[in-house]
Amino acid sequence: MNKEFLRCYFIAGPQNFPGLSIWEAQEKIVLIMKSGVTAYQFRDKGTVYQNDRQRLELAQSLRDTARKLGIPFIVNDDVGLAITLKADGVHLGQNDEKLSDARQKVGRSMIIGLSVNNATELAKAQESQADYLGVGPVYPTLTKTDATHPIGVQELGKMMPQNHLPIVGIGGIGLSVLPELVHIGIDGIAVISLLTGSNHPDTVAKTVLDTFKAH
Ligand code: TZP
Ligand code: MG
Repeated sequence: MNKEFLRCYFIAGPQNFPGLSIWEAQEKIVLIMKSGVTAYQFRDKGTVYQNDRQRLELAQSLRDTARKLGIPFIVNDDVGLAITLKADGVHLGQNDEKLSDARQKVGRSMIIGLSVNNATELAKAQESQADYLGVGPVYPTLTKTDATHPIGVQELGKMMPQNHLPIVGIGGIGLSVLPELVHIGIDGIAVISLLTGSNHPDTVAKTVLDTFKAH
């Protein structure tokens, strides 16, 4: 897996645009996808669809956009949807489907990401078949209501020597903390509100990319 795609990893679903319809949210997501991000994760926690078809159409359309832009399209939680859409990857949390089961279903070519929330999970994940890890929340976040206690950048820095997989930090990340995150050696950041809440996502993405330079 090319870990360059982790530099500016954008996550969103309709729930991240309160007050907007699903299709208005889609337009916003597409706009941000075009702003220079390096990956997109379809994460639709709690979105109410009229029917399954509507969800599939939204996801399919966002997959097509990602493909045109040449960035990976990753599905959160739902291995079945990832397979149906021939997504580039699927992202699993600690309480989602077991990674080894998911790997059996999707084969070697699909990227699998795994969330880790603490040092124990990070150590255990080294032996898993994950292609990359999302570690967090690093900072307090209001975006994920059931987020675990923030790890803190210092603590994460102490955990890093145990890690040998491509890794992205997540949770409460704003532009002001980018230098300290680069310093501890993570490969990039995964963000929701930094991009969904910005009127200039292209400037934000450029700043993130300039900070997490290719190496
Ligand atoms: N997982 C851990 S924190 C988080 C997720 C999905 C939310 C990240 O959102 P934000 O707005 O970048 O803090
Ligand atoms: Mg999950």
